Amino acid sequence: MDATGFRRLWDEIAGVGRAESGGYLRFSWSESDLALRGWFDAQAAARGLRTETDRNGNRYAWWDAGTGPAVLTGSHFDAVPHGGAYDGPLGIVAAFLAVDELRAEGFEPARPIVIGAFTEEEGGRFGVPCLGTRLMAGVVDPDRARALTDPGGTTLADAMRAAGADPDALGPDPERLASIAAFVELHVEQGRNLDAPVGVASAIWPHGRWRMTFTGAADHAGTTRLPDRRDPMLTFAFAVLAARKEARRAGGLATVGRVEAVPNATNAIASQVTAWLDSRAPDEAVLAEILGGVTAKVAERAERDGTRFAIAPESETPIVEFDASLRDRLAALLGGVPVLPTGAGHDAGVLAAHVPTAMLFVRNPTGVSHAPGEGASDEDCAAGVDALAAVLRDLAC
Ligand code: HGY
Ligand code: MN
Ligand code: MN
Ligand code: MN
Repeated sequence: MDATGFRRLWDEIAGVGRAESGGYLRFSWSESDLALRGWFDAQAAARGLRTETDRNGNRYAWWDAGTGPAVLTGSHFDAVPHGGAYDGPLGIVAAFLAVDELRAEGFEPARPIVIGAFTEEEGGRFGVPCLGTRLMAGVVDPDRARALTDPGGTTLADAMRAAGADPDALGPDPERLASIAAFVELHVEQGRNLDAPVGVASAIWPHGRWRMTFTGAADHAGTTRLPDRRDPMLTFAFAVLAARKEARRAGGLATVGRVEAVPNATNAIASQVTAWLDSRAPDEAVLAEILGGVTAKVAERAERDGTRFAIAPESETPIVEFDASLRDRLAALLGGVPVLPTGAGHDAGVLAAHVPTAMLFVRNPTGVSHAPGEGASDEDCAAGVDALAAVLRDLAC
């Protein structure tokens, strides 16, 4: 694969959902998502690949060859709000180009190869990450999923219906999982940890998201004396600092985001603030220590502030150690490329519990991700396509 060949296909979607910020607004079931699904279908049709959508809204393009369970590759189109261009789409564009490479050399797979575009991987609209693969794996309750709302109050069910999809079909898909022999996800590396064009993932750190609710008493900003206040914004502010402190102390990561305040006025003390805690750590003990520390410290502070604090898990992902034999086989096949863990969650992290799964990383020279600065050179992306083609050839022969 040469860099210009990669850039030509890449540029076909580079403008879809791009905001003034240079980041992307690609929420699942939104206009940009439907445009990307349309592009996916056109790419599949141009290659004579059979397309289908599963009961959870994940889209597939099948190279129907050989017999038996398929080799699945692919990733996601959705982005965090104003996220980077590569996180997700790179794995889908590379998959189509890898199929082109295999066909150009006359490769005949002994088993089907299928490209997947998984829905709501970021949880950027409905809050629960890897929703499409979690529903497939039966680890998210379909009723809970249907009722998830986006910041504007639209439920997943309504968003799917508006896009012509059927939310009542959501649910576990064991047959589909049984139809996959192996899954390989190619993804841009999201830290500063890969100093070669391509790497292989060893593990995904344990991580999770918790919804925090701070409840106080709404009142007038101009007439309520300080001692009389029960201001949830104060406890929330303390929680942000506590999360950082507990993460540093325990040796992990913590981030607070997706903040909403009611009534969110300038001259009224809030009645309630909700926010999400995202925490990641090299092992479960450190993650538990961060969560325990934040919960205890913020509850204590709420007492002092006269507010109420609640924290509830929205999604928790235990450590994912990728299939060691597959990991080593791919690293050797690719000439001994670096093998490294990541703190980022992926659909591969969900499916790894059900099918032999591996991840390939493409170098990100900026080390920035989930932001407009996310980058990868065309040369490294082309090297990623070659690596993915080699892996698909190896797994599907
Ligand atoms: O949040 C994550 O780590 C992933 O990018 N969804
Ligand atoms: Mn991401
Ligand atoms: Mn991703
Ligand atoms: Mn007034």
